Amino acid sequence: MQIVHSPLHLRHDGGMELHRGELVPCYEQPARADYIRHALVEAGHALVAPRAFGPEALLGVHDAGFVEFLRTAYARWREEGRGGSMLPSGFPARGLRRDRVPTGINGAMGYYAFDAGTPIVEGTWDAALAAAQCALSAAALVAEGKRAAYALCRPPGHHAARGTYGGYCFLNNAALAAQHLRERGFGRVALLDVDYHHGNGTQDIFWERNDVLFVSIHGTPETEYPYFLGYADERGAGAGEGCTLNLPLPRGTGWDGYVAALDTALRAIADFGADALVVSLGVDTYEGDPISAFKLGQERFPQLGARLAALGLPSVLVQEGGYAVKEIGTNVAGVLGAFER
Ligand code: Q9C
Ligand code: ZN
Repeated sequence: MQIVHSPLHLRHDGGMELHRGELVPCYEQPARADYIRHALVEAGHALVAPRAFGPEALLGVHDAGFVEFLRTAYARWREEGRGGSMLPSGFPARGLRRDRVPTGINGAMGYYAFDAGTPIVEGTWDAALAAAQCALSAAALVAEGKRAAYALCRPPGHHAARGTYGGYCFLNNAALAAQHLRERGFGRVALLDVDYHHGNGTQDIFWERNDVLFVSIHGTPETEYPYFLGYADERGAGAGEGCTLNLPLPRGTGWDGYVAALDTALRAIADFGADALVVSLGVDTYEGDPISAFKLGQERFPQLGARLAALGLPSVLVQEGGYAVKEIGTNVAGVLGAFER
């Protein structure tokens, strides 16, 4: 399988995140992508560089003001004499105004972010744009006739909505891939999110659309990040009613519970009559993941890959989470190897 990847991911190295009351080293580290790349090259997959999609390619999925904020945020921070990494600490929650973007960088950051765990550093924009280009390029390969392609994206994307960032995500790589496929002639696209965390950003982007089916299997928001979206009663609105399917599962879910939800998801995608598939491929469902609580053993990732391939659809696989850094390469290679066989 073609692996689209850019070394520019190294430009995003967030340093510290606020996690359960403590500033801790970011779980979303540059080494993640290096372990994945190494395992995939070892397994014989071909690495290709992304194409040069410009910032205008992002506007099918993101608001222009939000993209401009991300592009210029660190320079504005610098202008105030600051360095290091940017983390917000105040947000427009209920009772506060959301109809204006503060002119100062601290307020603007709280306006566009939804958590204090997603630092912006000097190279974040370059890395996030490169990751988006990887996803768009993988979609272009599939639009040109390849059966499947994998975008080794870092930073990940599925928590990023039209106009907000968080959960280590800035631009929604998988949503960009799905939108690209739509613009290149695939009438109905299914987006299956198997990351441990609910893909709130992707759900937001396609909420009112009936041309993209969003299906997500994730830890229940009752106890798991992102907490405020991902319940089973969220089913889409307007034209998109019935085109969102959430399958939340409790902490501690193992393969039996997981595969029942996966079969439900795959049946929904087949019933939708999808012409193409995008997979938000997080491997933080692994039992050894430090911030997640499903119990999938390493041998389950090839089983997942085989089931995804059995849909028989042109497919774009997009890397999302996975924080057991030493095992992440094996887990991703397990999915892709079985997908190809
Ligand atoms: N203080 C992905 O797997 N952790 N993102 C809590 C809030 C957030 C995971 C941060 C976990 C996000 C792509
Ligand atoms: Zn995740």
